[in-house]
Amino acid sequence: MSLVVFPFKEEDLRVVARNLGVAAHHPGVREVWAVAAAESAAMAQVSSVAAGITTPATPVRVFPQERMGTLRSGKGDGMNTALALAAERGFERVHFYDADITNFDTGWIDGAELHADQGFGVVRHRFPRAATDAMITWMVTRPGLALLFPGTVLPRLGQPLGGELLLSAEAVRALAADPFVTRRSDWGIDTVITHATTTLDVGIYEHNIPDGKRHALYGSLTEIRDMVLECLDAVSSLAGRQAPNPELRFETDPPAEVPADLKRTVGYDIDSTRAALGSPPSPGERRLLVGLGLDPDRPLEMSHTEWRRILPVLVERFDLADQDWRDVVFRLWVERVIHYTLNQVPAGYDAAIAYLEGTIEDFESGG
Ligand code: GDX
Ligand code: MG
Repeated sequence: MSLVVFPFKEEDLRVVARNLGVAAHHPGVREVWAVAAAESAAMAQVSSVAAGITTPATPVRVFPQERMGTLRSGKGDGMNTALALAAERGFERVHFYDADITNFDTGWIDGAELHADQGFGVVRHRFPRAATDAMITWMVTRPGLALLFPGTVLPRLGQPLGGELLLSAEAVRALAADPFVTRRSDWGIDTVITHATTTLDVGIYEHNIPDGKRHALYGSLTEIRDMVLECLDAVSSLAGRQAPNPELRFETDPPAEVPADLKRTVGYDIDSTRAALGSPPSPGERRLLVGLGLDPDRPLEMSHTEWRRILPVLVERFDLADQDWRDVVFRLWVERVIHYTLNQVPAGYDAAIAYLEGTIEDFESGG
């Protein structure tokens, strides 16, 4: 008996309605939950949409997230609310999906269930992404995991930030009982869940969605400012924590052809991002830049070589609560993304992705 959970904040109501309906009509799904952000104005609308889904056997419940953690109350509180309730209710399997996926269909649920049937306690959906999408994954999370856990499964996972996954009852219970996970109320939740599940004794399968995850894309990178900072903090917080289980059973779908339109998709708008960054570094940022061996009076050229040198220092020293650190990390990450966009993306999709994979190996090699 499976439960499907959609954490949501403000999303296109038609997309959310469709997704709730797809899950509710799946024969293997016993309940569907939509867990609203604390301040979500959409809750009443989503509730009325859910009331219109006519599946007598499958309740669709819409309810607000609880305050579970100690950081900014965000998606983490939503997921942790669902994990705690699901552990209590004893569902055999729990699926999580972002509410804004426009190509969500039964194939996602079936793919996850298939590998759970084969004995994997965690099934993670993985999907091809545009060359300039996933810039937190490529520039922060995978490199951070490569630095902290080289040679393990963690840097190998395609979507360590992915919000689309299936968890067995055993994994749900372990996560709901882990204070390191329950305190992570913000965007860092995906990182800590990814790490925690690799330390368990349940296998992990990566299921490929060849068409990619189609969802709301960003304009300026400033829209994901909190996300990059909280994801860096989450990866930093893993330093010194338990390494993945060396006996872990890990399998992944083979790579598939990437859809042509995805190869052409632009993940963010470079001009509005530059404009938003506009102001010169503040005195506090300048001090931190100097401490990082950078000249605050010269343009920041965030090549891979520079990032390879700087990211380990950020992983070690970043202070999420300090405004100067927040400003400087956001600036450096934006410069890193722009540098890659201008220097590697023009070579074409396949070359850009191969380059990014190479950067992860370099972070992992300790060189
Ligand atoms: N309950 C709840 N509370 N849901 C939230 C909140 C919140 O405070 N904030 C966002 N959501 C929902 C949102 O409505 C959507 O369904 C899902 O969480 C993900 O948010 P979205 O804005 O679509 O995030 P995005 O940029 O697509 O990020 C996803 O991929 C990132 C990545 O891989 O780069 C998401 O799974 C992130 O956790 C992940 O870091
Ligand atoms: Mg999204």
